[in-house]
Amino acid sequence: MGRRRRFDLDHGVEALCAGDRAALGRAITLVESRREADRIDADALVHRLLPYAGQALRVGITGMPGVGKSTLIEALGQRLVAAGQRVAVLAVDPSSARSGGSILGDKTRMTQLARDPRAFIRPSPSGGALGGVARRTRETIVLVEAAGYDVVLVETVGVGQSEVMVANMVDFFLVLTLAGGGDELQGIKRGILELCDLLVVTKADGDNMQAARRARAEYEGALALMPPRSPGWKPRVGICSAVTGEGLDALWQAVQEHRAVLRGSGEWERRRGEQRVHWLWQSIRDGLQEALERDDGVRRRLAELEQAVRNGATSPDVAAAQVLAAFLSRG
Ligand SMILES: Nc1nc2c(ncn2[C@@H]2O[C@H](COP(=O)(O)OP(=O)(O)OP(=O)(O)O)[C@@H](O)[C@H]2O)c(=O)[nH]1
Ligand SMILES: [Mg+2]
Repeated sequence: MGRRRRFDLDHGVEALCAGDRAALGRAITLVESRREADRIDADALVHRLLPYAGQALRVGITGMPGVGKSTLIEALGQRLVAAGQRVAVLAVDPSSARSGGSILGDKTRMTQLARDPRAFIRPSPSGGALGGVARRTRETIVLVEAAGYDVVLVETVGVGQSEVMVANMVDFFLVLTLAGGGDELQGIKRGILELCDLLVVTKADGDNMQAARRARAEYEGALALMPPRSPGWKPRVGICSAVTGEGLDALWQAVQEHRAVLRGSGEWERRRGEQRVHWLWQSIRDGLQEALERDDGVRRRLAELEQAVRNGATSPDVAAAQVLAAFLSRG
């Protein structure tokens, strides 16, 4: 690796706020870095940019692999930029280090949007722990907002915990699903349905149209039975086709109505405040864990305690108490 030049904070902030794409790219690379010196610079950068962030509409988009997330973002993104909006697309895929497929996939599937100067597409950084991915994504949202993007679309693949994480950092959570045969609720976890503001049945075109309409009716019935996440907003169900454009206007209409309702009631700001507090606690937990893992005394104790727990000589709780005591009493 060798030595790398430190990030030029003043210049970085100025260029990024002026809308310089290269500066934005460098800033994102900085927050994605796991080097400790970069971490310090990244914290300073985000701190400096925070006053310029927060104005964008943040939309999370999830669904099973192949449901049509990237294709929808390509179609929707083009409509938004045509309407004068600047659109940033971020991908969150904690599994991409293993599969290696999604990064390339997203680039090839958003070719039109990727070429548009009013759009900015950032593929998922490769892998890492979910906590690290969450942090990088939150910070990247701050960066693209400071760079003047009006809409931030966060695509995440609908497997594992990444959806809940994304739902926690966006204003609107869109869940995509396919029309299947029979039991439509299969394939979507109840916990995800409870988080969604809008559920959309994709690929409603050609032979699939009737099935999509039927699926919509079934989902409407199912969602009506769920406790609403927000007092002012009942989750809706729609159909769409990224190929024909069917349903795309209605989809965006719902996003805007949702914003108007939540802003009117004060829930918008309240939610964002809650999300910031969530971020604070996440950061505290991450920091504590890092400090714990780095601590020499803890490491020494852990080597023997892990062995004792593994062979059943000590209970995990007793061992944990000893590790914490060693950590908290260090001089
Ligand atoms: N007929 C039809 N096909 C679609 C539509 N949207 C996407 N597809 C096709 O479905 C496949 C998967 O689409 P993607 O947009 O890559 O799906 P994705 O959800 O982003 O997939 P991952 O990123 O791998 O999780 C592609 O072959 C698309 O061409 C649609 O509206 N209609
Ligand atoms: Mg995709």
